[in-house]
Amino acid sequence: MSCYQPIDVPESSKEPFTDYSRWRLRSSEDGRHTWHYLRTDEECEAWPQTEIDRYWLGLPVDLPALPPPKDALDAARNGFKFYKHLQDADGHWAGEYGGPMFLLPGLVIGSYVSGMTFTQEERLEIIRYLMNLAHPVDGGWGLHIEGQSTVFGTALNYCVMRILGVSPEHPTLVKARATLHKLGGATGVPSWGKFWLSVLNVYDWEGNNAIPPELWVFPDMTPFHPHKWWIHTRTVYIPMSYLYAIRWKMEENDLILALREELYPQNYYSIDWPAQRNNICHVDLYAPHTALFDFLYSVLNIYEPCAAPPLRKLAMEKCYRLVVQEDENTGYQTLGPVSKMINLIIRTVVDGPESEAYKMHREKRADFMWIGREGMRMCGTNGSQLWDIAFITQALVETGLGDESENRDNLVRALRWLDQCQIQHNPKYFESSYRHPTKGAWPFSTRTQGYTVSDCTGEGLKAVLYIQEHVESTPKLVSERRLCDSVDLLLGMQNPDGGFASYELIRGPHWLELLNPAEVFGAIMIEHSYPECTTSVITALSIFRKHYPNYRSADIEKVIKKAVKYLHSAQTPEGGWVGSWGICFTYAAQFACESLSLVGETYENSPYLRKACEFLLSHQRADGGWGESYKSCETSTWVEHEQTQVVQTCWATMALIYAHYPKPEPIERAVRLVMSRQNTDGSWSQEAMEGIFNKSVTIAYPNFKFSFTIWMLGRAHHYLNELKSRQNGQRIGKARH
Ligand code: LAN
Repeated sequence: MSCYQPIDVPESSKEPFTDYSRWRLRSSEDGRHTWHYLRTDEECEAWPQTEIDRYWLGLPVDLPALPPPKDALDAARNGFKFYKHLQDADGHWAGEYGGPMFLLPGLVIGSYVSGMTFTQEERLEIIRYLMNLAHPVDGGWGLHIEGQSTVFGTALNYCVMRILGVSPEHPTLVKARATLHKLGGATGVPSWGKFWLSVLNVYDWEGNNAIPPELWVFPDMTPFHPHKWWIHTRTVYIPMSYLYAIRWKMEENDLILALREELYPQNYYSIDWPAQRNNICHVDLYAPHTALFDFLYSVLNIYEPCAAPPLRKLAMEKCYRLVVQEDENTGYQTLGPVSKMINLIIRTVVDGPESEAYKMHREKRADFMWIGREGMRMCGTNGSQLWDIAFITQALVETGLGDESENRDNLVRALRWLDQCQIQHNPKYFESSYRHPTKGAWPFSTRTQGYTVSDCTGEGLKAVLYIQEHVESTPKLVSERRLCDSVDLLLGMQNPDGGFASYELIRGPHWLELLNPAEVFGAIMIEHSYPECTTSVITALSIFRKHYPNYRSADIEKVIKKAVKYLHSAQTPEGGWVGSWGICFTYAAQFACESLSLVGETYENSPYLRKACEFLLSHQRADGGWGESYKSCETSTWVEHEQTQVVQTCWATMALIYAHYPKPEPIERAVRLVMSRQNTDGSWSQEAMEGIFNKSVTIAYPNFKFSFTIWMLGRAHHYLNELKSRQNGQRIGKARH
């Protein structure tokens, strides 16, 4: 049976639709993750389920209860006793990376229109995931799993369910459809939704604002040239503009005809499509079009019908070349999940389903698909491998747990993984695809994905230095030359304002943000400097300098000084820093305070750190913890969460420790809160989402509840002891006087 034929699914999605004892996570090559469903008992016997599989599937892992911790360090130790069971044999920690609700639509629509199928089990568990994630009251879907229902989430995920074979009479879809219609129907879907629905042939291309590929044939130095856009934005718009230019759409079939009826409260064939270009439902709007945008698009929309064919052809050829180069540079992973699926459609249209490119795309599609307790989702990247290993290894070394003999092997294995993960060359297509150098970088996920990220390089470098330099008799797997490559790369990534951005230098002018076409995301047009990225880079440089004092030390000094100035200027008048990649002020405070402590600032001597501590303490709760909603990131002002969050409590406490906050009480209270939330097996339970991107989308970092708890508890233990001995010392001093 084709995976796109009608299918009967139960009304309740609580119990898995597949046999969870048959799922296995395969970790291969460079930390690549793929999930497999074993059909026979023989296969299951030959490949037994591990604790790692069971943990991520939400099945009991049955690890023993540990003796209750005597103190904070002991609690951290118990934490790692649990967490080490989740370490892969190759040294890294796997993890899910869900949250955004606009990725499964790309996966399923992109696959459907390209003729790429799913296994029956994948199909069932994707359906179940969406059933589980539907809003409990109105039955719609949002932009991300914690958000309210939107047209974007509801219209697109409705299509996913229908494509995968669910009947429109299924209660989940009846409810979702009612919500969609209440919101005005799919005509009000934001532009990325308009694109996907057009490709699926259930929305007219005339209802899209122009996405002209001609932007790519402007001279590179033009201020708005797309190579100056933030890399995620341009990597999505390259293939989008190609498909727009040919108005590519799937052939009509019964499902498409049915969807045209189901998605709209009005008659599909009576819709005035050009009038829908700027029709975006108010619940979806995060970044409304600006007046400049509306003006420019009215010009572009006039240009569109008279686009000169030779110029368009030239532009499309360039876009196609960039798509192919991106595919090949990344082992068909591409930079992210959205471009992944649009690139696939182009490769299907141009190269055909028999091509090598199509096969490679099919193979690598699996890297984004993750089965968890609620079903199967699409991840924000092919994992967060490097990011997770970097934090837990630093935590082990800084707390001293890494020196304990039973943890040594864990660190050596981690070092081996970090060693293979470093990117040692620039990409195959480099300047011609407008890439930033990658030689010496660590990526966010795997070497194959292959993109430099400033802070991932910083944290990767720190992790390697920590293990190689501090852990007794570890092999020096990463040579001095390779460490220097990484330093060279970092030194070249400082922006003129002193800060560091994510993947590249800021290339475009700030006014480009006024032309953000995506409506649902903020600050996506160009790179920006971020306190978090800045900190990871300069702390890495400074640790490197301690071990290799003769390598470019003057350059390092200059870069650090300038970065600290940037951090000072980025502090809000209240004393916080706005986090861009984690939620929100607690996340950024941890980084910024680490940076400032690095140059000798403390609560006692620095107005910046004093203000930061007062700011954090003003938000500490009666239970000793901190809790911030993701809405802090949307509004750039502190918004309380209903519940205290363990991970945020750790970030805030780490910030106080970095700042040398002189009173022990707030730290002791935070430690007690985090210890009180620890399970008897040493683990912590999943709480709210930890991460954010583009101001509006939450994303999961489930490994943070291990790395930052262990790190904070261990450091707090040592810090509180230090405070005590300092106070005793002072008392003795005074008594002597
Ligand atoms: C990530 C994840 C990691 C993150 C940090 C390293 C934490 C950050 O400090 C720098 C930026 C980076 C690398 C980052 C950028 C944007 C990503 C790739 C994501 C948040 C994960 C998913 C997101 C991506 C844009 C999702 C696809 C959506 C689009 C709008 C294209």
